[in-house]
Amino acid sequence: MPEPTGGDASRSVPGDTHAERDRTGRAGQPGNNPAGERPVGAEPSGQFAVDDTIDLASVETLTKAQAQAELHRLAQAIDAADTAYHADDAPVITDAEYDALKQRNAAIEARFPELKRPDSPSDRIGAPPAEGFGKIRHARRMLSLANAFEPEELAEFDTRIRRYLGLPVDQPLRYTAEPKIDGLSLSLRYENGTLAHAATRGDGETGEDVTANARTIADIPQQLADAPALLEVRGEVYMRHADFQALNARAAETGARVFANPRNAAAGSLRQLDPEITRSRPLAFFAYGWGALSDPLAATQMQALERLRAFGFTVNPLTRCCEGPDAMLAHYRHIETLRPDLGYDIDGVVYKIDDLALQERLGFRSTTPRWALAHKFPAELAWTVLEGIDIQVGRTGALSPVARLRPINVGGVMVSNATLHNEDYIAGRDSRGEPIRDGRDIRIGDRVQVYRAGDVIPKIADVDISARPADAQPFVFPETCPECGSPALREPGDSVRRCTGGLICPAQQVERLKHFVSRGAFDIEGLGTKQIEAFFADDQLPIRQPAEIFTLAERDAANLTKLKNRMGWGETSAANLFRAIDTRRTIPLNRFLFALGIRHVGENAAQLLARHFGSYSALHACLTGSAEAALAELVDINGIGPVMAQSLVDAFANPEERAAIDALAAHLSIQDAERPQAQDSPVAGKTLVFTGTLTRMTRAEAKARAEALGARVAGSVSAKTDLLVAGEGAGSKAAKAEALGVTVIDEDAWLALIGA
Ligand code: D41
Repeated sequence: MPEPTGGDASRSVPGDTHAERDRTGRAGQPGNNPAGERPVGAEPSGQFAVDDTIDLASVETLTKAQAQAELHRLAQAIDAADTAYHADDAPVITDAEYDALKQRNAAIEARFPELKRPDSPSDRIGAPPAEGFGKIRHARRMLSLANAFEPEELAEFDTRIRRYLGLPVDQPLRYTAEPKIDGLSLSLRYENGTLAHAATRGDGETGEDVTANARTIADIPQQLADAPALLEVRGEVYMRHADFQALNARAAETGARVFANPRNAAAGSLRQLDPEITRSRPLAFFAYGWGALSDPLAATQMQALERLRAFGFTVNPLTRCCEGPDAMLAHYRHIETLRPDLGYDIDGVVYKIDDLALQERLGFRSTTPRWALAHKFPAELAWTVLEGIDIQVGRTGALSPVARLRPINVGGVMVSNATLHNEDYIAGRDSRGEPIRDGRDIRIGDRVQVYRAGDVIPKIADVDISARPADAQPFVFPETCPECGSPALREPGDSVRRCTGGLICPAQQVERLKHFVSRGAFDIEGLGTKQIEAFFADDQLPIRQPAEIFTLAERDAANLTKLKNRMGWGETSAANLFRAIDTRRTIPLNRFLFALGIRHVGENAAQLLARHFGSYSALHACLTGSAEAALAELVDINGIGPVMAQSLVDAFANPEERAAIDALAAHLSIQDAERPQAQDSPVAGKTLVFTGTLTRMTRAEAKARAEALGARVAGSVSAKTDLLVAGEGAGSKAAKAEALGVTVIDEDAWLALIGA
């Protein structure tokens, strides 16, 4: 199970490149208002300001008294602008002017932290939720792509597929290879040849309705001739370099927002509430696939793309058919050489099995198809100075060292923070104690090499000890939690030192809350990272555990100190927040489980658990019953390993955790998980065991098929087994099944049963 092993590996480092992405980013968080471009309540734009036009130098010459007076003036001006913008819907200043005010305020506060006002505009939270877009459920889920970085991974990919399908090594296997466009995915639904709607990928199940905007994109046909009655076309929206530069040049002239890169520009342009703005932005579209279909398009990926081209879509002209890993790698190298001159951003090459019947057999594993792979280009590198090392405490207590860097441009993005992984990494050892970087340790003051690959947090790759300052000392990793003072321990075999404070550690508490409201979890509009921090620190109306989010409105009503007029909240924004919270009182089981932030339980695992148990009550009953039985049931789920199983059992066995979970659940209506195709399948809800050798599909494929049809596949026969499928040479399991009176069928009967 490829869950993050570092515990908090998925957490972003403040000020990392994600901050940049967030400037155009997602709905539901302040600063991502798709309507107005102004990110009210967003992070002070600080080191990532691309549209930084104000003269910060003059701040350096202010006296303290002048600074105090100016902070007062700025607070009033920003306040007035907010009111005009939100309450009166009649902005009095431009977005650029507004940003300049906020930046000047932040700059003065940075120089005179002691003068920061209690009502500082920097802390202002509660931008009213964007009216936003309607939601569209994709008729077929939009999957994501598994990633590879090394050439060896191509051969592994090929081997994995052959093993799954039971194909011998000498049998030819064809793949398509195409550039991976660095844009954003879009799904276009055509009904009887007419564009009916367009949706962003969203979480893969549900996206945002951007139909009106998609209609303004020249590469997207409104009508298709001779298309299937139902056709969902999928592809990538992007912006060409030349168009991006022209857009930014125009924006700079008019004082509008300047985008950091073409991808952000494409995202910001597509997510416009006013389609006329989208029309003025030169977006392009490459079709790469399809979703729901009333009739098959073709027998191969290549032919299907040909048909999409015939319908009028643009398919990337560098798409090729390749036989085997060597040919795939050769095409990758070819695309790599063309990359600088393509005129648009790509971040790798995508390989797909060409034969659509094989794609179908291979299916997918939680969110990624087994038949596709994204081979990413290597990371961008740059050298800079390590100015400090901070220790952050994550939601599972992991102490993560964060490098504070002299800001440096790495492949077009300013980076001032990077992860240093863990104490061994700093000391120049890997998790087994073997030297890395030839044993060179990393010290504050060193020249270090930063690398950044795609969306991931920048990392420190190397250190130049020839440039080491004479007084640089080895870094001493703390053995107590810097946040709560509890001992921070390393368990044998764990590369990470963890705070043992659990829920008494404020850092763990607040990180868990941030995770709780994050995108794949409760995703509460108007309640993002900043707001969580403010509420966590608030003594009048605190949120210290998830259940308290759902009592906020009640407490506000009962309290003399209301949210309104405090912490930057107004009447409307407070009401909007309470409404946004209310809409989340009903939550799908998988999101609920993911939101709990139990170690090792990521989005995929939460989905697997939800599908397996179906309801919260079934899951709760399992996890609060006998630990032994719970562990056995959990590890029987395909994709759930013993470590994750133990972590789940531990979480529910811990009295404080259990109390927090139960308190939360009491406020919610947790929706049962859908079990796709389960109703009309003969094996839905049944427990199956496979034994012996199957001749027409591998055990892995049989298991995946059975699970897709709503069955549970167990490893051993017990009284709970409904059906045993016995292949050739079935032995003791078949005998045991017969003894228990379990139905036993052979491979032919199995294939007939599932209609294969
Ligand atoms: O060019 C791309 N960015 C691209 C993305 C592509 N050429 N092919 C893709 N194929 C898929 C599958 C195999 C799942 C249909 C994709 C993506 N997915 C994708 N992009 C973002 C999420 C998924």
